[in-house]
Amino acid sequence: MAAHITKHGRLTAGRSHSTASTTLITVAPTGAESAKADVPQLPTTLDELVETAVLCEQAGASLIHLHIRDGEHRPTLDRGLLRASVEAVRESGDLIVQLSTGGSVHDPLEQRLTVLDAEPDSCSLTCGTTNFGDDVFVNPWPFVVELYRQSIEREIVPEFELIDLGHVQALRRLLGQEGLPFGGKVHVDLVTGVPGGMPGSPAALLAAVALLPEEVTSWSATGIGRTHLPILATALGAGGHLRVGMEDNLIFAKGRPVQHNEELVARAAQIATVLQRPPMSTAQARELLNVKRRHAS
Ligand code: KMH
Ligand code: ZN
Repeated sequence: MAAHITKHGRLTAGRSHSTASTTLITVAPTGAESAKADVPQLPTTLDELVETAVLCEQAGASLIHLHIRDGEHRPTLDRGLLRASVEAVRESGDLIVQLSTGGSVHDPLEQRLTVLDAEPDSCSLTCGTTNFGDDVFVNPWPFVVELYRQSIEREIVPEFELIDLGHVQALRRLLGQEGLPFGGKVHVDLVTGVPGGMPGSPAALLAAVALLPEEVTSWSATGIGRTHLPILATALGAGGHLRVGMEDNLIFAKGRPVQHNEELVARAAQIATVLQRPPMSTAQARELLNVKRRHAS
């Protein structure tokens, strides 16, 4: 559900879509921030990624957001590894395969554009620069526009990552200037609780949702670290979808580290089901996002 604030200050439901009766669960299993040495259960090898994809799909996920690691478990944007990972995960089941174009904070912009060469179903597209802990996650406007244009040309559905309230406005500008994405659906992921971005609080999430452009057809939310459960609950209550995974959160409960991404997906699916918003199938997710059907070559 998108909502809008009128010039009279009233909150109104968006015209473009209604509250979903099922939940899209995205799993972000790895990320680029945690070291394998610190978190041995982090899936970093191709075999681990495939096993994660299979178990998370069974647990209720329908989309996987992938970051790839090299033989030393370090983040990489190596073309061959990206393509091999997309194909291996695609062959293992029916998850929508989304590649991160954010990479790590150290990846050069030009190399981040080459991620699209691996022909994922979807790609992340962060709508602005933000402080990222002690680092800076760089997304200058010309890069955002170029990545968006290339995603359209290559028929890859972008997921707009909004880490700060200013990114919501940048998305409005992008859609106004460049038009709709490939497939015509506008799916947003509100990433809350990044140190430097909007806080992982229900109030911040709802403020961002209220400001989403009319073109938005679906949104999900994630909360970094300990914010993940309050954000999950708020997103479900407000009609949004979910992203969970070890990219965003390594603690399952107080004193209990996450042992496998599947646990996070299964818990999200359970809560969503209790709230009468059970996980959607991969077929429903493909329809929601209107991704192009691609087959592993
Ligand atoms: N690793 C962060 C610097 C994305 O995947 O597009 C960026 C990130 C966002 O994770
Ligand atoms: Zn990511």
